[in-house]
Amino acid sequence: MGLGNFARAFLLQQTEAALNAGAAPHWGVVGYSLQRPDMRDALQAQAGLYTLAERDAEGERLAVLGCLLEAGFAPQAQPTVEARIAHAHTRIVSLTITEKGYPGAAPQDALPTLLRGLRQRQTAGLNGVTLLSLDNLQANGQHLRARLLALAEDEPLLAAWLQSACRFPCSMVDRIVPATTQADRERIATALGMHDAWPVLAEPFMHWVLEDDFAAGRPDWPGVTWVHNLDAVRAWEAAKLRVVNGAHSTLAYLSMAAGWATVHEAMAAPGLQNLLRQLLLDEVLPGLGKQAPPPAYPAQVLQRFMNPALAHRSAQIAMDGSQKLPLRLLPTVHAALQAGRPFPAAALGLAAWLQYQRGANDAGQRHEVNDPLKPELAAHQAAGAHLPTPEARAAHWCRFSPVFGGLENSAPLVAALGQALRQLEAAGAAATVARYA
Ligand code: CS2
Repeated sequence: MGLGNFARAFLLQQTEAALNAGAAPHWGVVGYSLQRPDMRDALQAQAGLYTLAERDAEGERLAVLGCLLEAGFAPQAQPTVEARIAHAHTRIVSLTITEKGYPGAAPQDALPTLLRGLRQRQTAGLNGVTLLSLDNLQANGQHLRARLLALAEDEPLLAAWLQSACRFPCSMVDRIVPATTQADRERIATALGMHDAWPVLAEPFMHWVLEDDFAAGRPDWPGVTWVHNLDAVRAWEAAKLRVVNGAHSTLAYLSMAAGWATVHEAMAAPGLQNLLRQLLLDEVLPGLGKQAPPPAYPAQVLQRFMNPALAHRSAQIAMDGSQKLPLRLLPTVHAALQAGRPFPAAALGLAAWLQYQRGANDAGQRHEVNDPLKPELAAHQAAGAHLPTPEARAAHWCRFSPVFGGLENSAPLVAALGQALRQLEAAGAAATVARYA
């Protein structure tokens, strides 16, 4: 469920690799997009085939993938999606539905559909399946399980079946997969000698840590680091979310203010790399404690951000901050507050997110505020607009509970955020970042 670029560059790429290695002869993928009828149209017209383009400074390597057997658009194919979930041959239902797919409120919400399919399975007396969340959430499998059990709270038989017959492994997923542009389509068509309506671009790197707990078997995906203990996955999830995504979001909001359109462009701005290094080494890693990744991890992550061939847009990463920041930056802030450590770089990332709510950059150019809580954010912004100082505005934002919940009365947070906001308002993002040069 969810057939965006990430699923196609990650789960499907790995399934294809397993098929090619002869390690998964009886597997294939049925994919339903939740948001994009145009994805269905593109993929159906080419029988599910599509191109994966791995790009870096050395060039572009193309592969045409064939493991997608059926592609559809879930909102217009509810009975089919449910029947696929309830099909006797289905063994895994994976989800790549982004952070905002889980709260259960969005109109395209996948979870009620998923539950209807699972209910059909259970009433038909079929075996359980593995529900595999591949989204950037902490304890994603457990989170998915809790959401489904909450939806099934009035159905004790179904809930009992979910708990006994199904499995919800946790996973850490990591691969940078930018949106496809028209220029990408044209370049790839020329290289392939045929038109692909929706190729996928990705960095060569991929990292997948997965709990080996499946209800009905699984392909032998070659890129997976299999783990048998939940703590090991959780440690990788925490490290990845706070290092890769924490740095990404900090970079993205500062870029939205400074006018740096892509990650690559931001990485060339004076001071930005030092700022991210300080964020990771002085603020994020100490907060991870026993969950710390190998020492080379932060440098490797920054190296990936330097990839000149991806054009990963700051605006894409800046989307949905209300859903992302509580997982990416707030855990670092919590840990720093608890230990009494300063966290100026994380505060700068958060302050830049506050500035993103202006809907304009430092030069006054407008941008869309892209967030499922957009109305709530706009109302909160308006309610604090009259406050005279950055410190007062920071204190006001600390009462925005979806992001800062539990920290509304933290004087050190208000002070750090106020100071960061003051710097950004006085000097602009580019000059503030340049001080780290
Ligand atoms: C990015 C992620 O869009 C975003 O918010 O931070 O999609 C990032 O590229 C991946 O999580 C990398 O694994």
